[in-house]
Amino acid sequence: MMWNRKLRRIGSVASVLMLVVLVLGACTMMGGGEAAVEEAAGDIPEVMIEMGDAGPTIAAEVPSGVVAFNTAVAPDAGLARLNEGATLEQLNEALGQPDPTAALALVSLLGGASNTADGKVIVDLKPGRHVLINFPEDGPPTVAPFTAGEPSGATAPTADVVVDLVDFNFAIPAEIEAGPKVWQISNKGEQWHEMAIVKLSEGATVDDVLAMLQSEEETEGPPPFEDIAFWAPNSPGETGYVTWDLPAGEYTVICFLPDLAGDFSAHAAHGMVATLMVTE
Ligand SMILES: [Cu+2]
Repeated sequence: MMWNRKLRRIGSVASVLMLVVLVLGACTMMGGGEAAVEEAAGDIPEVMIEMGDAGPTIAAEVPSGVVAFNTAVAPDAGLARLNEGATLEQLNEALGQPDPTAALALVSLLGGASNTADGKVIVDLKPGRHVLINFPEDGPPTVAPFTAGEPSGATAPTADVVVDLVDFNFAIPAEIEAGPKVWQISNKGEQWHEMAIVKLSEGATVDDVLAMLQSEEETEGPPPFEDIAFWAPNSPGETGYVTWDLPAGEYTVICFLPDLAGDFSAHAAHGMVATLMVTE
């Protein structure tokens, strides 16, 4: 089922990522003067994720506060904060189970994004232990731990498109202009949510997508849509930023996640589907 596929993708992504921290402070040191310090303080530090033999790798420590993760080498990666009292061992064990949903009690999901214009995902990290989770196509999920340390002092980007994820809908503009746009995506619901931007296949409808999600069988052939961009699951209260450059056209915005507080049907079946027009 789709949500299982998504869940696997999220898990594998986090584990595989390797991050290398670009220390913005270096600019400050080279610049010397007060002006350089102020300029550096306003910049969002960028943490590079690199692909190693065993998956993505990430620096052991990154700044807390507003931080950009360059996930270009692992665009399906998901960031998460370890919850109070949860251990890395518990997380690894939960992710190793056939049904990895037990892992959800151990982490707060911070999102992640594919098909970004600049390779980056921007989040506001609380100090403490975090993980990058990766779900490889083949093999078990991997987890790359890192700690968020001293505050970056950076401010969040100014959003062009503001989206609130709620139970169960998208508060999203009906229409935006084409070109690179900074999206702010906040989970203001009680459940986890994600946001897939898809293009329905010629002749396909939202009902076809819902029928596929509700089918007990593994559906044959390609899905009735094309993946355009994806925002990985956010836990309630979490906000992230991403820049997408969507060509003009009509898109469908959809949450494939299962209703874990209800009957496990997809949020989309509860109405979490929207139409987005991107104009020239
Ligand atoms: Cu949802």
